[in-house]
Amino acid sequence: MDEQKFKSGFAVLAGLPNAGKSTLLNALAGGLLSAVTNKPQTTRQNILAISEGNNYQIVFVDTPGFLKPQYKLQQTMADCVNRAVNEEADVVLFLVDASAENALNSQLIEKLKHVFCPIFLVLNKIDLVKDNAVLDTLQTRVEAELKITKTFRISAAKKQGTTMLLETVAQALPVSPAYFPKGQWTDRFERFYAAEFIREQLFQLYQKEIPYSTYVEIEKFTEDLGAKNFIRANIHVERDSQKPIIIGKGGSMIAKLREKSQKRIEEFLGKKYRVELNVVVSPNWRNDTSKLEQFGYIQKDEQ
Ligand SMILES: Nc1nc2c(ncn2[C@@H]2O[C@H](COP(=O)(O)OP(=O)(O)OP(=O)(O)O)[C@@H](O)[C@H]2O)c(=O)[nH]1
Ligand SMILES: [Mg+2]
Repeated sequence: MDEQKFKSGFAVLAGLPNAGKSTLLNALAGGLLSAVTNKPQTTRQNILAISEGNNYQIVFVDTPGFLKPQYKLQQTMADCVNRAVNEEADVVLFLVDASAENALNSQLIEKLKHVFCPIFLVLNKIDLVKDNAVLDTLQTRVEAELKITKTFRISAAKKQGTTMLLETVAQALPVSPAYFPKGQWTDRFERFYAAEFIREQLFQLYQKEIPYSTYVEIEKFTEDLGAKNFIRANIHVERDSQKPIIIGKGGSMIAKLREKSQKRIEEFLGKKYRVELNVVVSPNWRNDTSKLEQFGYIQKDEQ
């Protein structure tokens, strides 16, 4: 198509924790880029994934699930959502878990009322919804509060309705040159994914407060050493008592974590790595501004 008609822009996925934002990002961008788990608040930072066609480049932005912040880390997560919907978005995809009992949240809706760009309502997990009336009711409730440009009913996990959504998002973007070089599919580096996937496995293996209390720091990441490639990561926890839980009896839990993380990283990066894990206590890091800065959750110029 004519170069002038090329469209490009940012499509921000926003919604409550567990709505399926990261699953949708992965489905639309065609790779398992963003950590997905069945626990709410898995995603902590905005993650970009790029989808391109002949005449468009969509930059999808996965955001942390929206929640009233209770500690500083959650405040930084809420800031990520605000920045994405208010400053970056050319279109917002408002994702709703249609199978959830409390699918809507008035604070999030209030926030979306102030968004200037078009909002698409995306009712997700329709594979779990037997009765169409549930979807109709949700749609009516949202449309009564927000100006919705178009509504989609999809299953991100089963990739049902996602192609249609992708095409409509591409059409809705402004005429603009591509934001990223052709062929680039993310703005993050391999180190980031290594940390993110270890965190994903932490969320899958450990219960209750444990995964939420962890930060994964990549201490060493070697490349191009062939069979000798290795990744050394520090798992930061908040309290002394959490360290033995991460390690498990006789080291059994951390061994499992290591094995699963290594597999996930190798599959994603397409190379062999030896993963080493170490547990470090960083007292109360989720409420410690200097730690949040050090861990990259707060940029110094944001304050
Ligand atoms: N049945 C079904 N499950 C889904 C669908 N989409 C997502 N899920 C599941 O819902 C859970 C949450 O998915 P995520 O993609 O991590 O949700 P999220 O919105 O990114 O969550 P946070 O990062 O915590 O805000 C996972 O267990 C997914 O497998 C769907 O269409 N159908
Ligand atoms: Mg997520």
